[in-house]
Amino acid sequence: MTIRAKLSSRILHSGMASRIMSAEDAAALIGPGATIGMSGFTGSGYPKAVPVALAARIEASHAAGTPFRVRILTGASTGPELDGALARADGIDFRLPYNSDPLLRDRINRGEMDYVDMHLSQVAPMVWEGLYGNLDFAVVEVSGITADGALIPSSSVGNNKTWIDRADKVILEVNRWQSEALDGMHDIYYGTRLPPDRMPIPLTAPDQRIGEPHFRIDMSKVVAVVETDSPDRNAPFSAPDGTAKAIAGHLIDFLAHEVKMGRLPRALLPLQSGVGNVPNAVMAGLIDSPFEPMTAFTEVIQDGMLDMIDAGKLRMASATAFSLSPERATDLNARAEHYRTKLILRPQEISNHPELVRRLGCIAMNGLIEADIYGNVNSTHVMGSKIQNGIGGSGDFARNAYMSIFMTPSTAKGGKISAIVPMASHTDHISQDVQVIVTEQGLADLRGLAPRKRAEKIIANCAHPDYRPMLEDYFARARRESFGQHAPHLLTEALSWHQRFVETGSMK
Ligand code: 0RQ
Repeated sequence: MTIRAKLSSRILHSGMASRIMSAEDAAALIGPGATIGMSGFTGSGYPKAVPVALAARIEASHAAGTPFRVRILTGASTGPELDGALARADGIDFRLPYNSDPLLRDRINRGEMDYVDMHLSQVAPMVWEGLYGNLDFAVVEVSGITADGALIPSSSVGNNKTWIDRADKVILEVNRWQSEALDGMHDIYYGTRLPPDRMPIPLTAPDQRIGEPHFRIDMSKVVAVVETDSPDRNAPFSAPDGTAKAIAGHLIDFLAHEVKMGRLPRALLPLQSGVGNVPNAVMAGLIDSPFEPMTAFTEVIQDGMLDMIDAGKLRMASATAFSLSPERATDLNARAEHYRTKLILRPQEISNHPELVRRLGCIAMNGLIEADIYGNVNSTHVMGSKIQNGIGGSGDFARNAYMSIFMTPSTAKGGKISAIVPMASHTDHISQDVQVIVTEQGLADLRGLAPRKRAEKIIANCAHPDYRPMLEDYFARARRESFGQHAPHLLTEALSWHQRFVETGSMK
């Protein structure tokens, strides 16, 4: 077979022909203890064949009584073929920086492996610092390899630039399922440095391009090329329910008020939106809002943002990944040409960069597990100890945003848990980083308020009526009995709601 015949239309570099192999052969190159940087961000652009083959190898090794685990670094959450398969095989010893896979979550919460839950913007610089050891492999999904040896990114960029630059050996998955029209949507910036050589990042508007459309790569590091044709893990969104619609309604009324007061322009400021059904409902609500033309400088592009673009409300969106429903993913692939000029995917080190979030003045909108009466927010740990997903990009945005908003239903688990508690059982976002809290009950604008005023407002506006009297009672007694009266607490009682839930299954 000639070289040309062996190469597909997605693999144009002639030097790659001899490196095309099966996922099993590629996985056989990886040994126990390897540190692997894998692509993938919120279910998009992750490798789909090599991790499954690696998991099979690990299972066989375990069956033969030989230990085999690896260390996995990614962009954010991936899919069942990566985190799920490797978790099932008990193949992960160490994982960072974000996970939403249920099997992996269980292993983490059983204490069977190490997990570092960290700010997503900090992964790449910390890897460059060498804090996570030598990167033995990069396993990266791309949508193509150009004739002159550059890589066309796929549906997420994440930390791929860093993995490709830092790894000793690179395994590429070339996924034909990804639209060829993605080519040109990406902006890979090569100007980041470690201190003392850091320079300002020259981005002053969300639609600005400061990098290159492709990843550079030293082709001599590529040890395997695996061809795939597999969809991203695209989770469907549920239609916004009454709770999500009420949260979106309160938030949009508030933004309108801010425009009226002259604190926000009519086109708002670049939006950042977390993942999940509530943020998606907010995007749906913004379609009917008076604000336009909006922009987004965010981490993930969900269905709602594409709907906003189609409705002419959103001029463009900058992010590091897509996180779409199956229908929207198919639609994007079919109409990528249409979206190409309106969407930019960047490395997560840039999409989430504190310098840029602060400069652009983002409006950050994220979910939470619980907030306490002073507005300290727990985004990650159920009952203070069981991790749900991770802080993700919420900290990158919340601390540096022009306006930092957190939103949540006021209760969880059918009303057994209050999302507003006396004291947060774990804190990801300190009260200084939390300016607005919204539940379906109402919105608390906490800007400019001292702790006791914040407590009154959060309890009155955000707590569920089933829990409001309990919070009022706690706060009233703390006002009388607390050791200090700046942020009054009853130390023996502050976490008793959580203890009650652990013991009885309800905070009531
Ligand atoms: O559990 O799946 O078992 O039903 O948490 O909760 O209400 O569906 O809300 O999907 O928006 O997630 C904070 C987890 C909210 C998310 C969090 C349980 C609840 C349910 C999910 P089930 P909902 P959401 C950019 C920004 C951190 C990362 C981030 C998150 C499950 O927003 O991971 O913001 N944020 N990234 O039942 C016990 C409580 C609970 C609770 C919710 N108080 N106690 N369980 N749940 N509140 C994106 C990235 O960074 C990639």
